[in-house]
Amino acid sequence: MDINIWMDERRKILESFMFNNLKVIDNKQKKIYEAMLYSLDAGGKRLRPLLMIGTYEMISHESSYDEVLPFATAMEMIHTYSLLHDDLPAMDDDDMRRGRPSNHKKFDEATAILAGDALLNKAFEIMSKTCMQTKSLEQMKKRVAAMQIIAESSGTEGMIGGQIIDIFGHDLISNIDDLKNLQRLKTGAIIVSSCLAGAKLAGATEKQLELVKEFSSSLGTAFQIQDDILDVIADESELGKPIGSDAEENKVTFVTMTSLEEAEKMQIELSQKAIAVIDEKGLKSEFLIALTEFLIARRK
Ligand code: GRG
Repeated sequence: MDINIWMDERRKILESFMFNNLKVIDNKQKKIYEAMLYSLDAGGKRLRPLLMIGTYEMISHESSYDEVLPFATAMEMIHTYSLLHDDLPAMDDDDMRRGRPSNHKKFDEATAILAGDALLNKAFEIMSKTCMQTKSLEQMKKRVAAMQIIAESSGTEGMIGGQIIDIFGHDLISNIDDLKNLQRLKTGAIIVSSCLAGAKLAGATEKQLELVKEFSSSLGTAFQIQDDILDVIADESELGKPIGSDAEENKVTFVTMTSLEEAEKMQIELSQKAIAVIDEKGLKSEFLIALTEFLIARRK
């Protein structure tokens, strides 16, 4: 299968839904819409929505994925808010993101903070709205469960928890397991929840949910290791942000804690482990395998 065609088709449908649900309103608060759309429309890979859609398709065997689009959109909005806040001077202080000036450089700090907050609110507005539009109690329960999975994974026991350790807790990272735990929260949690939400919406069994979790946990760590590797070896113009920032900020990463070769070895093992869950343990999905291979080989 051609994974690029698979991704492009779904990205188009996702983006059409996403930008129908967020437009500039020509009122006195117009600036906030412009700042939200500036970051959302900046050409990210849309990895998390694609994982959610791919997992939904694998389990439901549906050719329409209308059911999953509000949640996939919400996840991309949450991810975008996190990047936008991460770039602020109080956090990573990065001037470039997705190949263009970061939000606070294009606008200003106050606007960037508010745009991040507004993207998070919008995500929950879209999800709660779709929860209120269900045809049956069973469908409503699946949708509320998906929203809960997404909320938990982006909060204190997920992405925000990981971010606070990343900013203030590096003294607590003394071995590879501490680092894996930090990244499990910061990067892995919303990768796992994207897959779990897709599975839940598709009506997955407990066994299927367990396998989806196993697959996505390995993928999440492999993805973060690749991110650490790219910070050392990538081409800056292709990556869309400066390289070498981890070393500059004395960040503990999979590369600094081991070596480039060791990190590459770990990343290959983890992606093979993720693929094995799909290949051998009863989850059949050509596109999730291709997507995993694509993410590990990525250069941006
Ligand atoms: C501010 C609450 C809060 C959290 C920030 C996501 C994050 C936590 C920080 C971003 C820093 C970073 C580089 C994390 C490593 C992995 C990662 C999330 C990379 C960016 O995701 P991609 O590659 O980005 O999917 P695109 O732009 O393609 O969507």
